[in-house]
Amino acid sequence: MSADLVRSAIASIDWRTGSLAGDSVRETVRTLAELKDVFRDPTATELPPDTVVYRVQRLDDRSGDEGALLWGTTVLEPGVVGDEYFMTHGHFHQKRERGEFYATVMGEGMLVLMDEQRNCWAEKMFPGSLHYVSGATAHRVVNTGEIPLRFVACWASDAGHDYSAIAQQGFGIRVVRRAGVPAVVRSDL
Ligand code: PAN
Ligand code: ZN
Repeated sequence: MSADLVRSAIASIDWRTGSLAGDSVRETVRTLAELKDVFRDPTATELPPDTVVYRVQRLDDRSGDEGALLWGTTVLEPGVVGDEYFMTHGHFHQKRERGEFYATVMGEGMLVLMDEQRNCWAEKMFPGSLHYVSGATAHRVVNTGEIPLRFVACWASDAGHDYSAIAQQGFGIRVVRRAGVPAVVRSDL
């Protein structure tokens, strides 16, 4: 076969874990120190500040190209700060009309969603759960289980990430551990 006619896949995915491998894979790591503002009481932990809360692997070589798609895998560790489970920062997309799919590979959690009017709801994440995040909906993932929560995501490469609204006002709901089980409560309670 001619090398011109057959090319390599962009990367490979291990479907048991969601892990990506290949030259175009980039990884970012988020530690407790970077996330302290997402927790209601960031002092309610004795974990060291460099504790890894989550890692994101991304294929980002086409970032920003209109119409192109991105793929990412997030591994969110289990843990709590006070009564709150480990969670991602959460964000809107800069282009509010750009949606995203999430699919859970392993673990248990909650996908916390909020529209621009601050209407909030949560969807349970479990192995095989498939979620569509429509445009203009902020999204955050919370690990309510005992093992790393692994999920894959696919989104428009020109969506962009807008963290500022969430950094300033947070989500209208939180997922907390009550008597050992997850409960979804309003943030002002
Ligand atoms: C995901 C998220 C990833 C990490 O790939 O970026 O899970 O969450 P934060 O970006 O909120 O820290 C995604 O939603 N991309 O659009
Ligand atoms: Zn997103």
